[in-house]
Amino acid sequence: MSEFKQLVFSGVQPTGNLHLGNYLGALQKFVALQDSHDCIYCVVDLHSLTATLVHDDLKEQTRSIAAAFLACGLDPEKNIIFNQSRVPQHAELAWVFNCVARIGWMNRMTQFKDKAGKDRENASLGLLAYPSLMAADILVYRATHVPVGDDQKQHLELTRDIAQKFNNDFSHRIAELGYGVEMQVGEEAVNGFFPLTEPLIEGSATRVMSLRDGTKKMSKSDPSDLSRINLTDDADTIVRKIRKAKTDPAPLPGDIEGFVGRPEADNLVGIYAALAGISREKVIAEFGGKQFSEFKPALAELAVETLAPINAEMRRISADLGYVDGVLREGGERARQRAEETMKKVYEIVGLLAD
Ligand code: AQP
Repeated sequence: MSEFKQLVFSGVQPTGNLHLGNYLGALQKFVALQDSHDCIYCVVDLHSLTATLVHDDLKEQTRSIAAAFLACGLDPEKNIIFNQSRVPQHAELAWVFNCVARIGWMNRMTQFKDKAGKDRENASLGLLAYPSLMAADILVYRATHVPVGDDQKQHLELTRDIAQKFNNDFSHRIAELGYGVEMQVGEEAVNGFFPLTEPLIEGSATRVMSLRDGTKKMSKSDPSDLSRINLTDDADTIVRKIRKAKTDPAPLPGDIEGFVGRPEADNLVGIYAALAGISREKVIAEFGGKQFSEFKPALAELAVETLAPINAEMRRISADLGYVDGVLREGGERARQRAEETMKKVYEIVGLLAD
């Protein structure tokens, strides 16, 4: 009996400038994984329609996320890089998953509650079904691992629930057709068509917080530009934003327990650790007991050192739209071949007359 081959998939929405949270929570990990894994990285443009249907610059935003992928060091030969709307099988599988998933599951998603706000009845059906499309993005390649920030943990759990329900509901047909793959779930060896995908949420900055409020996630849609560091910010802007970052008057604590009730200090130390590739403990060993007036310039220097080359590379790559479009087109072709294979089997399993 075969086992699922390890495959990494992740996506980023083209809904605005990428920020340090996207970089540390996702892109930095994408780059690290490309040497050890087969990876597919996607600009999930269909997702961007769920909150706002009409965008003035969706094509530009899509290209700019692709340019950021490349500028961070993703190799388009080694990885498949493309935008979601080029591969219609994502939406086809999402429809099947809409019929597998339960409305109650979707209603429990905290991202839906946050984004729909008080006027839930007026939110788009697409916003409610977002996690079903996300599950399809991943499972149309039968991906086994997904590097994401902590905010996506609940959606990954839902992806597993959808895979598990599909595997259970169609277990007889999967077995009849010989499409089952063995996998280990805890102590148990089970058989299914879709893997139970593992999230990869590791490191010191899995949830980077706003620079203005340490209890809120750093986000593209925060109205305050001072709340985030954009990958397009120049060195002076990065330094200014870190200087203005909210902190408390006490010096940095000398141990991890000292961060309790100090979300802003915790956030800045986490960012430093992730940028430097060291543990929080090591950062504390160096800066514990020191004032923010000493820590912030060191953090700003590190942030500029990391982000300035990415910024320059993004500008260089973005100037060559033909190149970016070529990468997305070619990646789309490669992705589509894999997705077609899965969908052919899914339609057979479900029993649709599609061949
Ligand atoms: N603050 C964050 N810290 C760590 N990781 C983060 N990610 C997002 N924000 C943080 C991770 O970045 C990847 C891409 O995110 P996305 O573009 O798909 O959408 P998002 O999570 O909705 O990003 P934003 O900035 O919060 O956008 P808005 O404001 O539109 O909601 C994901 O892996 C995500 O976990």
